[in-house]
Amino acid sequence: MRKRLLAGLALVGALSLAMTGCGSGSSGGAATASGSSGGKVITVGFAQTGSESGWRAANTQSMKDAFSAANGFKLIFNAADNKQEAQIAAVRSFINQGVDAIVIAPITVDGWDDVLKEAKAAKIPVILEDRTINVSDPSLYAAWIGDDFKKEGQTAGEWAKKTGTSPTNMVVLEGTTGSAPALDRATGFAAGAAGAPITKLASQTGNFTRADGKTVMEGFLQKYGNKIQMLFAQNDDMGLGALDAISAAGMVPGKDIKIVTIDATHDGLQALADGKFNYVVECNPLLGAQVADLVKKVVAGQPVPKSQVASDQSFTQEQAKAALPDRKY
Ligand code: GYE
Repeated sequence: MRKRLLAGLALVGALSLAMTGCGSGSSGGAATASGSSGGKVITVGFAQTGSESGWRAANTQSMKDAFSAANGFKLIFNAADNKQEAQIAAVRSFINQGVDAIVIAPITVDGWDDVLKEAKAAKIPVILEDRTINVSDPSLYAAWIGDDFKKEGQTAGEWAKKTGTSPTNMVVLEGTTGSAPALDRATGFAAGAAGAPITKLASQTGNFTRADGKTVMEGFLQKYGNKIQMLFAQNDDMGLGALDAISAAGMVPGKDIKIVTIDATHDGLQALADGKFNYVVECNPLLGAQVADLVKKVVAGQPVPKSQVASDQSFTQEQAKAALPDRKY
């Protein structure tokens, strides 16, 4: 699916002037050029989490590219600095502005019922991208598209199990507390690593950022020093921040401490190719064209699948070297 998705993006670029609303299938769709509600521009409010990571930067760019004027959209973009209240306030403001559709990348899984009910009362459809939510009534949103975070965690856990065959002490840098990827990657990792002689010394949030990844890793190193043999960072950025802390503590990342991360951004794959990371699981951020396709269909009253999952791969150090020259984000 990733290949098809990239092909879809290329299509948008190549044909953005010429296309006239021939929506492609829901599983790899390029956004179509003119607004499909009778040529009317579709106004979309997009409530993004913030700008915490390289993954997020790529996701934001993909959304902005797909929700362009040339594709028939007016995009109202908000980034909430990873604060749930700010994101809910942004959604309320989209409702007040009477947008045609709202897209949310929900920061946390809980707390959405009230504002989604307000959107429903205002007859504004809501599409979720990236993260999932817990909601009392699934009809409060039209559709979700994103990655399988549990599977990503499981793939990382399976690698850990293969690597940690003798007793191994691990620390974990968790993503944003209460977010779907932090919760699901933890569950998936535990399942993948089940039965391995791996002891979790500590697990703490680094908020998906490099800065917090570094600070939290410094704390782990102060407390456990060279007892630490493995790091599971729930995204590349926290792992990259941790590299500085590990080197400053006189240890060699990738050797003294084996590191597995999730996302496979360009910087993450570079660290892998350089031997500083040991394994990286992909999480595809290029969802914009598919989200735009969904929004057009929902606004036009057409049926859409309730959920769609992008497919991800994973990388060893050798595979990272081969993939880097073509890596788009
Ligand atoms: O892994 C992380 C980002 O929700 C999948 O959020 C996304 C995660 C991604 O900040 O880097």
